[in-house]
Amino acid sequence: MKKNTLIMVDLQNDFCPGGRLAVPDADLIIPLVNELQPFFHHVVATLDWHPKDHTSFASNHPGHQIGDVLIMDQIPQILWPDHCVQGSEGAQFHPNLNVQRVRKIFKKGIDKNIDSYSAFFDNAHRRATGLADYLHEQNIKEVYLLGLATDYCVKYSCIDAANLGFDVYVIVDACRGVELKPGDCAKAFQEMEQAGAHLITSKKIKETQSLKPTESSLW
Ligand code: VGL
Ligand code: ZN
Repeated sequence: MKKNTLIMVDLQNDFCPGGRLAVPDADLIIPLVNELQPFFHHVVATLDWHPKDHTSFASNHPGHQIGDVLIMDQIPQILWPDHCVQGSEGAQFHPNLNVQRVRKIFKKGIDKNIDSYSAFFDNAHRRATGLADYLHEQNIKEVYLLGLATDYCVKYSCIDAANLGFDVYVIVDACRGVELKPGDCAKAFQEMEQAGAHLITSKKIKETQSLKPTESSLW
């Protein structure tokens, strides 16, 4: 039987309203995410997990502002507000997220010198997070993505997953984006599709017999 995995991307306080890098309506997807989890054999989650001197924080670049783009180590880096600082409240999962089914957590952005939007690699593709190896070990070929933010971490995770050869599905109504510029989310979904991912809705998952929760998928 084909095993699938749900990858829940960065469902953390700092990306929700009231957080440091709040994504509009991000908290509204949490009940849906909880409802979807039992439809998958495996559930894993990512955490954006930065040291407080992280290079993506505008506060670490005097004279620069949030939203500025600097070239660092040959790659462009958008400057963000301080967010998801390791161990802080903002870096915790949203309190209503059900984490009982989460088998493994992958932390990213832990190296102070480089950002990591993707759940698989840092932005320069130098270091892997271990997620691809984990999925291969579990013999998983099919991955479903949801979470935050559509136009950054979901997008780059999706493109990497497709390029790594996984069958990738993005649950569009269970994602929310930053939308720094209007249209960024729509563009991100297009790019994901162009990379070979399938865009689906949560309704489709709930209707698809082969994804129905089964005894064997529960633990
Ligand atoms: C993210 C910006 C900075 C994300 C993380 O989770 O999409 N975006 N760090
Ligand atoms: Zn970040």
